[in-house]
Amino acid sequence: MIETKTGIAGKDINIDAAGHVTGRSIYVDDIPVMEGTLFAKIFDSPHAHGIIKHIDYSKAETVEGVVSIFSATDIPGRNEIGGIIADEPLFANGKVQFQGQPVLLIVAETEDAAEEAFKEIKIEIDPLPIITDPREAFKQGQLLCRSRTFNKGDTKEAFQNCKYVFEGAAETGGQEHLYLETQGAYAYPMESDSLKIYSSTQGLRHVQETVAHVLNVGMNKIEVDTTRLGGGFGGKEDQAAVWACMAGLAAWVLKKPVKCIPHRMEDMRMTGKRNPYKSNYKIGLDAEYRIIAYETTFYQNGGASADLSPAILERTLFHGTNSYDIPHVNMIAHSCKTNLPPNTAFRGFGGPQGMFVIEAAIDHAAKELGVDANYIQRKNMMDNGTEFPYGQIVAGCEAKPCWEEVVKRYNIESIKKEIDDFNKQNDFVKKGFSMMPVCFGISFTNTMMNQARALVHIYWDGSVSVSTGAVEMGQGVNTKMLQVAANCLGISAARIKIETTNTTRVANTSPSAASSTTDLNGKALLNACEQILERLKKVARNICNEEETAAVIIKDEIVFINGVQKELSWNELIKQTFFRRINLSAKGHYATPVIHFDKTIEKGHPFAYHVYGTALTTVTVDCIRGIYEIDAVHVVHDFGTSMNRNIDLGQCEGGIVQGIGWMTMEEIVYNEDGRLLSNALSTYKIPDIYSVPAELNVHFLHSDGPEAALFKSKAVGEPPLMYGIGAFFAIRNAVLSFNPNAILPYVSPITPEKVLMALYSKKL
Ligand code: MTE
Ligand code: LUZ
Ligand code: MOS
Repeated sequence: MIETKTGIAGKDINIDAAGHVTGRSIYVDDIPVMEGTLFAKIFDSPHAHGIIKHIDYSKAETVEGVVSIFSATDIPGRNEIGGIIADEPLFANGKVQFQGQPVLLIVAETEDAAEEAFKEIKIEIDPLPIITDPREAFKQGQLLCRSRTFNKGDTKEAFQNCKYVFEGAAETGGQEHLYLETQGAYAYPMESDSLKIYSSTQGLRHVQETVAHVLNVGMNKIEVDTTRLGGGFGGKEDQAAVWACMAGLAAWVLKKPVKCIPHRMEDMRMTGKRNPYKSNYKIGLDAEYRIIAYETTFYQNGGASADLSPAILERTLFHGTNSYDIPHVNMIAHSCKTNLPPNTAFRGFGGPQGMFVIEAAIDHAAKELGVDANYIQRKNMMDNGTEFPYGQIVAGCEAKPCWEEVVKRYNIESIKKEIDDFNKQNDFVKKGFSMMPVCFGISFTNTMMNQARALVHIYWDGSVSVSTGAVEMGQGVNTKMLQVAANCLGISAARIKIETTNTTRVANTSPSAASSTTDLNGKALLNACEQILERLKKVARNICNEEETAAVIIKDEIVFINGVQKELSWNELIKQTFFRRINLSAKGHYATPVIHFDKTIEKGHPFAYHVYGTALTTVTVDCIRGIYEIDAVHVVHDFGTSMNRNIDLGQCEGGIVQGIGWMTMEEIVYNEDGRLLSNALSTYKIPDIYSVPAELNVHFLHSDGPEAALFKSKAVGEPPLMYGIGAFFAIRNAVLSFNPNAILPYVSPITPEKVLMALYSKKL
């Protein structure tokens, strides 16, 4: 159990761990199936773009066990699931826009029957031209939303005063979320024409609202409940709605419980991934290697509809200059419409895509100038007072302290020398290294979303029930909520139950995302606990005949008044409060103060604070086979005052490995027909235990931490992923020390195949 006696640091464990390793944790597919439950399977488009000429499912309907087949015309409300822009039909209506787009829903008594029926459906499609490349989409004017420009200073003029100017292009690939638990929902009809839906979602409100308008009912008719996710990583921020709508629609019409859970390969081909980007950059430096001007154009591959891409596009711009102080910046971002599944949120949310480009630009300049990239990186590092291109002034900056601590702690000079010596002595094995600073903004960039609520009940036996809008997806938010309640109320964690996330108990939630779940919901929970605590203190004073002003503290379930321990236990205090007919429940609310952003001028103060850190990555490349290993990732990360070191360390380590996977081995491949070729775990390689760096050190930079962070413990969910970008540059450097003329563009992932080709390539 969580030890709270020593304060919030306590014993740093995750309360979910035991359930996970013993198989007792409950995911959607573990919910005991009710009698009469039907199974829903999506029939999805086999073509990426075209007009539906004819669909014949008459034979499918006759398959034994098939109950019904639904299409767009069976929707009582709107055939629309777009989260930001209403541009995404639930069922294709007359036209298909990507392979994997839902066309029909087969509902059957068994999964096997649904599977059989699937094979009997015939669809005829008149093909239309297929676009998979964002630059091509841009050329044809295919945009998902308004393009955005962040500007600071005057780059046109500034470039004229630069001694050195370099231009180039960079690309980052997509990334499959590969949550262990696939998408899924289980819906069943309730009294008063309503539905209860168990959904594997990060965004309960979005699921609730979308099902409601698909069914043409009020949100109050749809109750969404989420126990936990077997991972989300952004993939269930918006896209969980598809499965909930399917199960919900069938349950609503048929008045039967309906489960809709895709198999892994269905999930992989139907859902969107991290947005791939193609970008141009231009960077200008003065004689001292100060970066004076920086321009980029980002072409985001959005897929067939907007989904979260407009918000992701924006975050790319927010993080386009990473940790650097650049006086003249102009960044343009286009969200390009292609015939791929709508791409979506993925840990970092466009930030990593933006950071990769500035790192490529700096590396490009460094190679041309014959200096170490880390010299230019350090020279241009931001500090307090720096103005971001979006107008926010840097405060509480830990960029330089993190960098310096890496240099000192891991002895960068000796690492460089070892690598040099090694490379001199070895002809066919080469080592490389890189430094990767990260500065990541904490808050939803949409200011409105930065709010949360919590509901606390103290039952009259002294036990406590906590509900918040936070979804546990492996990031440890339940444990942190438990820590908040236990510490605020001064009681043992054993008395507290963290309830499922449920739209009836906590309404209008923002998705669990943007690394802000813990801050927002934790602060709302603190607010609820404090309200009850104030009432309890009043009662304690009354019971003990103390003055109104007497200081009451509850610690380890014992009441102290003016520092004196009283004969008043927690249980007794709760009973006495109830006997006095005082409310033992409270609803807490929190809205992040200060933040604002004006999209018309693209300036403001969008982030509550920033998280900083630096990673040093070393790799070894086998120059005969093109394979490589990540030898070490040494990180100094700014946690503020960590409230749970093991969880925070786990987030760091997991994020780093996921980032390395994105940069090195995870390769999403669509062919020109828009068909996903990397559609299974045999053709899509994610990092496993053998891909984890041999050495992975995370040093906790102990800064004070901002007030906006829960207990001054900084948000940690997404920022560490971006350390993985360092692996790309370290591998590239190793290849260049084997072959200085290698052709190795700034295109990720840098797979072993690409490395092998590059090792024996030659620039003309
Ligand atoms: N960690 C695990 N184990 N599983 C996940 O799905 N999602 C990441 C990160 N860490 C994720 C995770 C993403 S994308 C986000 S935004 C944050 O957790 C969300 O949680 P937080 O806001 O509490 O940090
Ligand atoms: N989702 C979102 C996010 O809607 N807005 C954000 O700013 C964000 N940032 C990171 C991850 N998800
Ligand atoms: Mo995370 S991409 O904000 O779900």
